[in-house]
Amino acid sequence: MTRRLVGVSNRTAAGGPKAGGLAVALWDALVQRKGLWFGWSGEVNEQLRRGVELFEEEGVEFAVTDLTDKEHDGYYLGYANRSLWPVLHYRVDLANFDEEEYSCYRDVNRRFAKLLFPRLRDDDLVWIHDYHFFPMAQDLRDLGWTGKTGFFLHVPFPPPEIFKSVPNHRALTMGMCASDVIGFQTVSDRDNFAKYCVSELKAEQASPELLQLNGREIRIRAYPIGIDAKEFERIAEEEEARNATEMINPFLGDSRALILGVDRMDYSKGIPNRFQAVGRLLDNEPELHGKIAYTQIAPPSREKVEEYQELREQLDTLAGRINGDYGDLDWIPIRYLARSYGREQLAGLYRLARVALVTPLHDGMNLVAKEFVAAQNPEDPGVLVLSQFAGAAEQLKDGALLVNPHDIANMADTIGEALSMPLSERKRRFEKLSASVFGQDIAWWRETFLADLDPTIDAAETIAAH
Ligand code: ADQ
Repeated sequence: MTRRLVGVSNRTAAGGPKAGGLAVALWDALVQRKGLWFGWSGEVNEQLRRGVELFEEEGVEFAVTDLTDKEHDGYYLGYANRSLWPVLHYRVDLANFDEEEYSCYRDVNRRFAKLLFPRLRDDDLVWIHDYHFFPMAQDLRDLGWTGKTGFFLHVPFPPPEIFKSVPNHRALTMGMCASDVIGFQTVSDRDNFAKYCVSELKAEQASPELLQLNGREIRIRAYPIGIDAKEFERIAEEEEARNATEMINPFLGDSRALILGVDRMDYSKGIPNRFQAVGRLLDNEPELHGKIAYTQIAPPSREKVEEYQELREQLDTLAGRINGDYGDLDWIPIRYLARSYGREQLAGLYRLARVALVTPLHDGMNLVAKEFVAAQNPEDPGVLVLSQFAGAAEQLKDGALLVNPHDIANMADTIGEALSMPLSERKRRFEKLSASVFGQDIAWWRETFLADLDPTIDAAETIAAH
């Protein structure tokens, strides 16, 4: 009998689009298994109005709870976004550690565990997602939960020297280690975690994928997250995708190559470095003036956090300066759009782009890189310029042009190389990229993880049936 899957994530896909990596992956798995999705409702109240709200969508049960104002500030905006996010992205300099926010984060994890525990059945598979819930597996164990529990980290796990700067780091990692399987995006994240556990928690590492701690075995492994590649390939040719390309065509004319960036507006994504590299390219190669059109789509996120407001100002200034210096009456070098677009529209733009710039300073995976690949026309594919610090680089290094986002001069040269790459090489590289993106897609990611959590699952069979 198929065991029920219980997904735990800060945001659920209740009532909204089932789009984006985590939402697609969990939704499909929960539909198949008639599972339960537990998390934050997205609502914030002065006081808790209710414990948990239960409802069902297409056979999937949802159990969600609101956050109080205090919890939203302390657990979410505070500890998750201003302490953990920067450290996990190697930015200790931006991290703010506040004892009260930490205690709020702990309380929310305990409160969520208390709400979830009575709803669990003995043979459920519990799958906890991301840094919002580092201690949750231990909180469930403390309440008496003994069933199978997995944890997946969507963002990087930095080297121990960096993670140790978090004041309560041991409590967080001990919490993770109450899981049976811990998944990371890359081998390098997994190795950082293993090194940390050996040095700080005195765990034994029996093999690269097995830790032993306090008499328990914990499987640690890299499961690079994928996308629904076939679906993305399909929507890139839909009418809405074509509408987006028609909208941008007058701006491109017959002779301008589209260079595209698509990111949440976040300092980890390296957008200012990218603007500078495009500026440097225009400085180096005057013959490109009027011949390229760089469009950066970056909807603001986490606007209540100061560092994000500063980033916004920095981007406004940089784009203004580059356009002022190089633009002309009939040409704007950088179009910077601080808003979000539908998946179909994005897919159309990816397909039209000659070059995609995916150059984060650090990123767990980066799904935009994979979406770009899936949306290409195999007969005339674009070129992916990819940061060596995106998790995706482990899989896509042979087909993409890898860059160090801190090396502006090299990035400028690489964008130039991408723009002039002959079709034969573009095709050769695209074949490598698409083999990875279509081969290790979202179903592969989910089933590989779940098969490690529950050995009675045959991953190959489930992927084939999907
Ligand atoms: P994110 O940091 O959110 O996710 P990413 O992997 O790039 O980053 O996914 C972003 C998603 O949002 C993509 O599906 C993209 O299409 C969409 N998106 C981005 N900009 C958009 C826009 N302007 N309009 C509409 N949609 C937009 C975290 C980690 C990543 C990891 C994922 C999944 O930080 O490293 O890849 O989780 O594990």
